[in-house]
Amino acid sequence: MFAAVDIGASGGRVIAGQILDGMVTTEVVHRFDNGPVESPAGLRWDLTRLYDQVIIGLAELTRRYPDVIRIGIDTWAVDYGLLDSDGHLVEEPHSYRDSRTTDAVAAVHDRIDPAELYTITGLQFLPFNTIYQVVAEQTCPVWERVAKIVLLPDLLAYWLTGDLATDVTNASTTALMDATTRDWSDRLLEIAGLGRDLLPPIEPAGSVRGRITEAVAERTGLGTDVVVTTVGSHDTASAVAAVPATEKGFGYVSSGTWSLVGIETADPILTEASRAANFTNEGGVDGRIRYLRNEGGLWLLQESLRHWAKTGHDHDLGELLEQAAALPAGGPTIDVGAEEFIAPGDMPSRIGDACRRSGQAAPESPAAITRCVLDSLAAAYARTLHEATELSGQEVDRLHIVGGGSQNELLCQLTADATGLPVIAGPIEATALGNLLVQARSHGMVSGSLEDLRRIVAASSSLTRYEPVDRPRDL
Ligand code: ADP
Ligand code: LRH
Repeated sequence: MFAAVDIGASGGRVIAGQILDGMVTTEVVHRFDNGPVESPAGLRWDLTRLYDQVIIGLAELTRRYPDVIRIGIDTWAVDYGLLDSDGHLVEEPHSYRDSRTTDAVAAVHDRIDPAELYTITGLQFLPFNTIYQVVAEQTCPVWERVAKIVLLPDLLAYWLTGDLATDVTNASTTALMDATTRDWSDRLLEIAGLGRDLLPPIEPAGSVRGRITEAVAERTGLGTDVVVTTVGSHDTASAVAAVPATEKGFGYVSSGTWSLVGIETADPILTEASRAANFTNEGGVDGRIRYLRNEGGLWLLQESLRHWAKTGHDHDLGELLEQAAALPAGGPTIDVGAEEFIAPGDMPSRIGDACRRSGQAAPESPAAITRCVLDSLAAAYARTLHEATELSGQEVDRLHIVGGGSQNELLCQLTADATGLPVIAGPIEATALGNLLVQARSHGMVSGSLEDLRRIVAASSSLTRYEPVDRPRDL
């Protein structure tokens, strides 16, 4: 039995997975909420609580399946914890939604032209890329105590095992890694004012990170020989590894808090055109490149629901989606990737303001706001996929949507209509499947290339196909 710990920005789960007759079966044994926490010290993640939830999940998993052999951990990208020289967490990690990096972005771009930065990292500009966060961090008093900068899945792995390392997929989101050599870039470390010793070594997915500690074995009931395996620790990398594509020529959307929309390539595309289109070349499992754009995601809806609930109007997601589906097409759309939607807050008002600024009528009812978000996401998916094919020269004839958003039938149908392509929705838990299959391969229970792993996912999952009903729109 393998354990996948998969923590997204909106929720985490501990999942049991096993391989039987060439199929992978999974069971979610523990779920918990997640979200950025407002504090006087800015927006933070309560990582200590998340770790406790991981322990609770592993204990429940062991109770149900005493034969656990490996654990893999993935979380969202970019964010990190700071350790002092005794290995203690200096403070709860900042959330990438904290708007503390404005000055740091300018400072980094003074030291290196963004165009040159792109030729090294191949990374989409997002104001919260790790490089900007660590430069912002250096103005804080805690910086004096920092001995290690540890990406979040690695911090959880460190607490489970005492071993520190990281993997290419998540390191590639920091803007401190060279996309061509796949190692920390000395030039960028210097620009960010970091010694190499502050960052753990990068190891390939499939490596054994370390054995769990005696204390963890005691708290969870796991055997002391259980190892944490390095997986695609960036959640999107694990999700893309488990896109259930059986043939080449597919596009994908990893749809959750964010929408990661793109294709897989063999090599990074570091051209000026690619930078101008703000495409990213993130490291994938098995040396692949995730050529994609982060397009904003269901966060806009999650945060709207949170705002309505806070103001005394609880809405059920399922009901809202039904009402939104009954509304006519052709309503207002917004740029879901705009910076104004990053910070938490009154999302319905921000959506309305964005519509008015672009000369459109603002959606008023919760159903109309929901429809506006989904129409906008579908349009963004179509535009991004089209640009990915133009910039890469690769063609796609179908689009896979994986993750929590694959359950949203309206979004899937709108996406099929906007792209003019069949959409194949599922699996919901693609991230955990990618995590589990990399562990299983490392343990010798499955073998082969990423394509072979994807065929296992396809054979093991129930998928839904949406055909475009409208003619494709002009892009
Ligand atoms: P993350 O990993 O970023 O936390 P998930 O992949 O778990 O995100 O996806 C979360 C999103 O999935 C939610 O914001 C919600 O919009 C969507 N979702 C979850 N359950 C359903 C459902 N039953 N129907 C439609 N959408 C859903
Ligand atoms: C999705 C994700 C995405 C990143 C963002 C910070 O969970 O990892 O790939 O851009 O969070």
